[in-house]
Amino acid sequence: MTDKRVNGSAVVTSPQNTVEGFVKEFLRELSFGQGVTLERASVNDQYLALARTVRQYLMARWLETLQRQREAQAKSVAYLSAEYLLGRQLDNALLATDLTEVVEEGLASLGIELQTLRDQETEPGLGNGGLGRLAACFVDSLATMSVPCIGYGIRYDYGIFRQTFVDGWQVEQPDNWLALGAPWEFPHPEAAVTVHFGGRTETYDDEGVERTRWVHDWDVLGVPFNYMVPGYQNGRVNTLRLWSAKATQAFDLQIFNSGEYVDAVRAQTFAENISKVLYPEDSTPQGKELRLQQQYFFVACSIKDFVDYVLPEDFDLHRLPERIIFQLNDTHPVIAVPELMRVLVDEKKWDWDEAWAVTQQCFAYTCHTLLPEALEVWSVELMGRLLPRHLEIIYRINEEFLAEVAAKHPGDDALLERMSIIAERPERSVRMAYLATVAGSKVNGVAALHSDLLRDKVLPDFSAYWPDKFTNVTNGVTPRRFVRLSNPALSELITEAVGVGWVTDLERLRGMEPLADDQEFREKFRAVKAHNKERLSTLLQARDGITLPADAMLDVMVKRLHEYKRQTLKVLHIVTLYDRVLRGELDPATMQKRVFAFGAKAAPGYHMAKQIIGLINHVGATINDDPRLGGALTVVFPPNYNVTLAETLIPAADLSEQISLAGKEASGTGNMKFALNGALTIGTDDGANVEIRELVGDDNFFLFGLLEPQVADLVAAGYQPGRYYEEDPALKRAVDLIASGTFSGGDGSVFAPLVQNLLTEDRFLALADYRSYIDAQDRVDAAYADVEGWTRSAILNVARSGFFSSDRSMWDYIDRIWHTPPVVSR
Ligand code: B1H
Repeated sequence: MTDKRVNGSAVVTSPQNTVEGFVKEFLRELSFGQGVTLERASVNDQYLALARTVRQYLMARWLETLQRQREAQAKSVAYLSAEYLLGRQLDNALLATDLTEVVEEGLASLGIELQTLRDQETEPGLGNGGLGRLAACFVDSLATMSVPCIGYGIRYDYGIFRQTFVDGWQVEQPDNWLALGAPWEFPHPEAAVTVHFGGRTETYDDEGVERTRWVHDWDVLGVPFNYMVPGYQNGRVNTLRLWSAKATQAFDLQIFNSGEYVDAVRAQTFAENISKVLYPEDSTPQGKELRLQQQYFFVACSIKDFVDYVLPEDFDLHRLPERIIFQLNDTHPVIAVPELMRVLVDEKKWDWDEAWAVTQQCFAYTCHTLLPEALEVWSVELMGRLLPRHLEIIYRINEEFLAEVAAKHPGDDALLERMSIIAERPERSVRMAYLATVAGSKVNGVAALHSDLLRDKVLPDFSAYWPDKFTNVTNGVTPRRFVRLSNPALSELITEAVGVGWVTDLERLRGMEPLADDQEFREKFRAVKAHNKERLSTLLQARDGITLPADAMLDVMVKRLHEYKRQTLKVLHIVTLYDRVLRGELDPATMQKRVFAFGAKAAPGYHMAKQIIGLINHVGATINDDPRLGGALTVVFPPNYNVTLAETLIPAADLSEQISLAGKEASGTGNMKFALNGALTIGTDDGANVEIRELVGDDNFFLFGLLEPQVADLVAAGYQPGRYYEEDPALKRAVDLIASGTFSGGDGSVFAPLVQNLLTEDRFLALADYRSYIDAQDRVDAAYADVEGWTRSAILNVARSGFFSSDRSMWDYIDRIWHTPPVVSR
């Protein structure tokens, strides 16, 4: 359904918001939707019927929101993101509609437990990690703030792979999230749009004007699937529109007309491959042809959708910037820039200059990285083959941009080479971050430190050229999912302390500060943690057969596996504690009991990351089984860490590990979730850790490690990891334990590549930060022993982390970049 076809008189009414009203609709959905009786219904039938019932309650709000936004002719945010890591939908929809109690009671009256149906949902894992989860938090916040937003993305048939372990090594399984039905989506095949690829360009005479047209070679259909994005109890529902690729009629005709029936069907599969699978590389994109196809596919669909269907029919596109801002979530959707130019110049027949003037106002770009290898480039060869017209447009954008730079800096050829959108080496390619920077009205980083480094180190020439273009918006997380839903016990305690308003105004957590000094409140706070640990324990037992020991500090490191995040440093700490016990330096009977919990997926082709996963599991197996430790140290690594697991794991944590090498983690968002749930952070001066520490206070944060400028100096001076190994006996013993095969059945060769890499290269300076990290961990143990002091710090972490609400991030975007006010009344 396209937005403009919704008409006021057709607006539906919601079912009754009572137990009886709910039960009636639920039973109707079971029989008319699923075609089963209650007696014969499977858990999946019940779940699907429940989901469809709940969405009935959202429908009137959805249609009304869209109509209201249209009437207001409001400016919208079009969030362009290749990833949305949504997490389960049911509970969020129940919270948004305030239906949880009604549904719980109604289901109970039918002998069904709500929790059983919650657990039936497979989360849509259409993202890799922080970047995709951020997009999901942002659309949640915009809906809650009544700001018009369409999230545009890709409906991958297969999301992020399901991780399993075989003998401790990662094995990937396909994530068939659609297999049991997809009750939250609304497919609209009738509204499909066509996307072209390949071919060549030609010029032609258009009544005396020379114009260019794209003679394409093949095409696919983009079918929109709409999803509701409900605001929190505010009667608003925005839209997430994900595109699925389908073969066009041309393919079908070929099937009938050619004798090569099987080949024709294969060609159909080829087209439909475009939205088949999410690329599982987090932060290091592969220059794969299919990936560029995905990128162009979804942005071409989205621009066409907005221009042709969302805007009114007679809309004057010269006023486009009054109605839209396309926010580019990293470089993945940047091909949207030449696409909009192509639409305006080739299809609408505008002059280049007027098209460029409008285009520049319609885009803004968020950069999420600092790693040079993560900056996306596409070879000119590939781009020219797949998108010949877009390559021409990029060339022209570059030409005019460089001419402008040359006029301002005559004779500075080196500057022109540095700023060119086209790189000449190692092969001729398009630098997508540069294209985004040139085209965007604003460029932002995702944490204060990151935005500074982006300005000064990644794009220094551009920031000197356009100082006002660069800004910061520190990331945030939605308090609805990551506190209210995931931590009901803490939510109750917060509400008792500061009232209900905090869910949409997280700075109100500040009101809890004085209670950190209240003995009784601290006891309640500890009871919440203990409860959350039990909840986690029950889940891990059922999910993975993992038994968690009681009364231990829960020390958690969950994030994608990447060398810069330094899971290896965490392992060196664990091995050091093990070594201390074996040497009699620590008494297992009196030492601080700890559980080390890991969650991490490695990109399937990233061999070193997979070694590290193997190492964690092997160290865990050895330590967990060693009677000399008496259960004082336990390593748990439940497979397939995802949003759903995070929701139970994070609220139970005591200690949050945020130990990336300074200057490498753009922001982090897990760090925010932990602080908001009352874990203390041990962390480097990196990403948003910097801001967390500033807010919660030095006394309530364990800082360690080199600072970013020190890292730069050490690397410039020629970093030699071997020296740290030789000079610190504890480090040497830890590395030697791994190297000698202690954790791999006596076979030292198993982890030899990893050890070798640490001792000779260690790109992310784990050995340089080892001593500082171990000392900080010893401070953690001492602090944890002071039960009241620790609780006090934990409460202050919660009370002072309101800044990290994604609502605040959204207000910052609106204020600094988008200028899209809420649409509040008719
Ligand atoms: C982040 C990515 C990313 N930065 C390429 N970059 C991808 C890059 O599929 N790819 O090719 C996928 C993901 N993801 C993360 O973004 C940062 O590492 C985090 O520090 C940050 O918190 C998060 C959200 O801004």
